[in-house]
Amino acid sequence: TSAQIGVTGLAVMGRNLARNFARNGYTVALHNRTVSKTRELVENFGDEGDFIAAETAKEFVEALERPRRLVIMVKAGGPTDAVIEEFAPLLEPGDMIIDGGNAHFADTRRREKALREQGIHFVGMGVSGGEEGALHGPSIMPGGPKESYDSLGPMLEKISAKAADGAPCVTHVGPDGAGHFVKMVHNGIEYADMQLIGEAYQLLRDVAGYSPAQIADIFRTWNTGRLDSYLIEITAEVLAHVDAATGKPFVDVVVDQAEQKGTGRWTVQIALDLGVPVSGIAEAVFARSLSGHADLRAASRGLAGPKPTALSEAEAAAFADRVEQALYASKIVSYTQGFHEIQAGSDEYDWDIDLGAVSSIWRGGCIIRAAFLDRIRAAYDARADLPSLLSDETFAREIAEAQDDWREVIIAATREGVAVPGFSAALAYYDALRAERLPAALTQGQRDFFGAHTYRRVDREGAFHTLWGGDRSEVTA
Ligand code: NBP
Repeated sequence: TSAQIGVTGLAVMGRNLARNFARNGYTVALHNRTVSKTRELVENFGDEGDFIAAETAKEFVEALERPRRLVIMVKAGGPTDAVIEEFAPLLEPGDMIIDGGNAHFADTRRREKALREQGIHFVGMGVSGGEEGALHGPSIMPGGPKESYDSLGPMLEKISAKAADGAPCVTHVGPDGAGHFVKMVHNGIEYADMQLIGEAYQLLRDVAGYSPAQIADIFRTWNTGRLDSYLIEITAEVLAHVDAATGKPFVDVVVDQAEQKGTGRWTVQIALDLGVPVSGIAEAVFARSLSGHADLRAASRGLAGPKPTALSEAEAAAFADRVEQALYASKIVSYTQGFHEIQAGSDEYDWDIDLGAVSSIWRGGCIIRAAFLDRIRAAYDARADLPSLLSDETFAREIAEAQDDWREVIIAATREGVAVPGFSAALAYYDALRAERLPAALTQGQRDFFGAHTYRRVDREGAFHTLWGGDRSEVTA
């Protein structure tokens, strides 16, 4: 017998993905650099389906039916290149290598190009949902050549998460690095969502005066409404959790320094290159970095802040409702920014990404799965060439209804000295976009003054320069 798919790299993600394929009826070839992991998988889970354990690369490749489908699930970066170098020489034209790791899309583009020259189909595949998702159904974002999806797609559709309407959470995102690019932005949006939730929590705690347990209840209530999402759900779980050792709220015994693995940072770096304002995601990345500067924070702790005001019970409850509005409005903005980045990447690299399809495959399996994504899907269904999510009538109306509360929350945060970089950045983006005139005109004047960089006029075509050092007359540049 031969295997329809092989997985090399059997740490948590690879192991669970292999089990997911096997549980769905596929024969799965297994390989890992350290052979003991392969044996462990077969010993512990061998009865879940058909596995073929291979000890060497050659055995692994020979176990696969042709054309071969080989999934790599190893640490991104050097290890992925090492594994490709090991297997590529053993493969034949028409075979497929699928990289399910969190690769940088630029690496995926490079690898796809090199392997294409050998006739090997290289599919950079974003996988979201953590280890549970890998086992029970992740959201899957494959890129690579379209024809690879003809044979791989049906298998991925089987193992993927299903949205509430039953649609599989996988689609061919686009050529070469498109899948990993979209996975990267997914993670950036995840950072922003988490930051906004964190700010809501801090406001409910410091301004409204609620305890973590009370805030858990508030999040549970929010989770029955338009904020219904995996992240809100687990937030309530984390906040309700009590530390067994001390009896304190769990959130109070955890060191408040957030770590990051890099995909959020990449999202911002690439956005800078593409010239896309993803201020919400950037603030989320910066907030994590700031939290990690323990010495700087210790040195700043004595700095002056405002005197806190106490809210009555009724005021606190009203404030909590306003925070929900602020969170929702800010969330619309951060998705607007993330989708803008995907559109810009798609334009830059000719990927022709269907934004509606992307929102659709994020509805299940992944970390940012949420009822909200159905609304984004509906927005793109109504108008595929929507210039921005904010141009969608429903979102525009919801923000219009939320904006007074959104502003009030940011005013309260400012008055009470609670940092809300995510909420504020989202509102600043919103206000700047809808502004009739921006101070960018002044910026252009300054640039022309000190660097003769020229400017355009509102009333005439062409580029102009004012002779600032002379008689200040205007010349055509
Ligand atoms: P890790 O990212 O921890 O990678 C461990 C695997 O890489 C092991 O199988 C290890 O083999 C193998 N490996 C390394 Br390290 N260097 C190698 C080399 N030079 N040659 C061959 N194999 C090598 O595993 P993971 O957490 O399961 O994640 C796998 C991929 O999935 C990563 O790219 C990750 O970013 C991505 N991802 C993870 C999650 C998540 O929630 N964890 C979610 C989505 C995507 P060994 O056993 O011999 O050391």
